Amino acid sequence: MSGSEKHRDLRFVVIGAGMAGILSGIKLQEAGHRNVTIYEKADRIGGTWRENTYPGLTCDVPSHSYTYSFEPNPDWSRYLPPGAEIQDYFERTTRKYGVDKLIRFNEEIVSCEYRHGRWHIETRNGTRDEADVVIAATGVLHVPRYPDIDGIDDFEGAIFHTSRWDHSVPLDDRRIGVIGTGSTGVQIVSALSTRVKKLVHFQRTPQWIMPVENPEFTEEQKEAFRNDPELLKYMQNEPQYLANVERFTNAIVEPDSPAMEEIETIVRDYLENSVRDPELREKLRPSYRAACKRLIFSPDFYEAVQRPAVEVELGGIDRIEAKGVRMKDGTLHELDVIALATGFKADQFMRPMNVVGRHGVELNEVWGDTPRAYLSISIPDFPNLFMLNGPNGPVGNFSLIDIAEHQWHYVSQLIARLERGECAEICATHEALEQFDRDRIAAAKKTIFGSGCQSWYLDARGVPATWPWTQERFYQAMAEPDYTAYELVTRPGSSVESPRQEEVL
Ligand code: N01
Repeated sequence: MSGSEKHRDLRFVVIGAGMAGILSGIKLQEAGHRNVTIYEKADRIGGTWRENTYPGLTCDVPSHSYTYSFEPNPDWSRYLPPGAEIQDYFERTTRKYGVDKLIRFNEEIVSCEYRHGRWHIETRNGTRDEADVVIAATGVLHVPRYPDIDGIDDFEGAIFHTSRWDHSVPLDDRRIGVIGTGSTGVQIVSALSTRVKKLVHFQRTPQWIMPVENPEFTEEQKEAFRNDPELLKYMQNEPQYLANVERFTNAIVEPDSPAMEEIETIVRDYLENSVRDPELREKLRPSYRAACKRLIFSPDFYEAVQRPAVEVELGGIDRIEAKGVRMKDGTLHELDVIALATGFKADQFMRPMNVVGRHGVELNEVWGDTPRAYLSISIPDFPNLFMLNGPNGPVGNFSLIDIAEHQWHYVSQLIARLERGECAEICATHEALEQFDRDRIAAAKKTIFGSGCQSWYLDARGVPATWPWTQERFYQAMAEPDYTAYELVTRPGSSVESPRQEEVL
């Protein structure tokens, strides 16, 4: 928008300096907004990639696809990026785009209330601020889920959640227990299997594993990426990878499609051909369909669990004792360290922050244990608050950076209407959310995620909470807002009439 078209100088507060918050800072500055503050609860940027530092941490999306579209990186060391390199990438990008100057660190927002047409913000330290627009970029998986296992406080060794890894605890030649078989547990077991004296992998539910290679990029390749922007662009949008993502996301929506059958064949063959001991093979064979839980991509997990130091334990855990983990059959696994790879509370989003919308409506009450948002972005009665990677958005085996960029494209159009003075408040209508939710739930039940397994994709009612349609449909939805789904409120002094005008004061 050119300066002459602008009507209002908006004040923005962005919550969180992770991938989506940094993106917001970059894009807001790019659009000419100067009045922007990003509040970050920690002392560093990075979100997920700051909090997770466990051994073996890797993103299962190819490195070159796991970048902002406008900021390719020629220096990735491998096909799949190690967590520390991703953190480094975000730190570099934050500095390069001057976003670091917008961030207030160690400021956790505890309250965000909409009063008299503005958001009133308060941090744990007592800092107060106001904003016309709030961007909630708080991430999806940021609240650890601790298991409800008796005796957990009795353990005499070191015990911690994987997103709170205690690097002061030695691991080499020790006896380690890993509880959980999600992407995190699998990566840790793979990384530690050669270093430990003994490793017990407590698998309440085995997982299907999708094979993937993870070669290093040679110095010659990296040099070529540095010198050839076209090649780097090609790597970011590598056609084979994009085709795979499209095929995979279509298969999720159509569980009986040939594409899903192909996925099932690959993971079944991988198990058959990789695990030699028939007893272990049967232990590792899931009883639900592939991709029902988030599919795990691993180059070396089956190799790791066949190492002599590794034991796969499928029995139920009875309790944790001073010396280790006691199984229901009475076996005691004596351990020095227990890593809780038990996942995250996936229904939190902005919470535990107290978010209060128009007329004193409390987000916690509105959401309960089934958070929802129109197109994952806007909530009725919470005007001028837009979410990136909010509830009901696409999550899966693809880049959430790409998802956030499309969401930003959409949100920026809502912001532009506020900026042009076409309305003072904008949020989805109740009708639009209800319709979206009805359609979403009907579609979600038919996806592979709803085919009969437990996973963090399911809400408290057991319905997949994720985007249940194709990636293509998501891109189309994000291209341009349908303003009939929005309530646009003007106030006296607003300069342009909106199509659906309503006075509220
Ligand atoms: O967590 P999870 P995660 N006793 O929820 C088990 C992303 N991620 O941290 O299946 C025993 O997947 C639970 O068992 P069950 C990615 O989106 C990405 O591994 O419920 N076990 C399950 O095995 C991923 O999906 C990367 O029976 C208990 C495990 O804990 C998401 O993070 C890498 C238990 C939890 O698995 C979460 O992954 C890592 C109990 N009481 C993570 N409670 C990338 O590569 C729970 N479990 C991008």
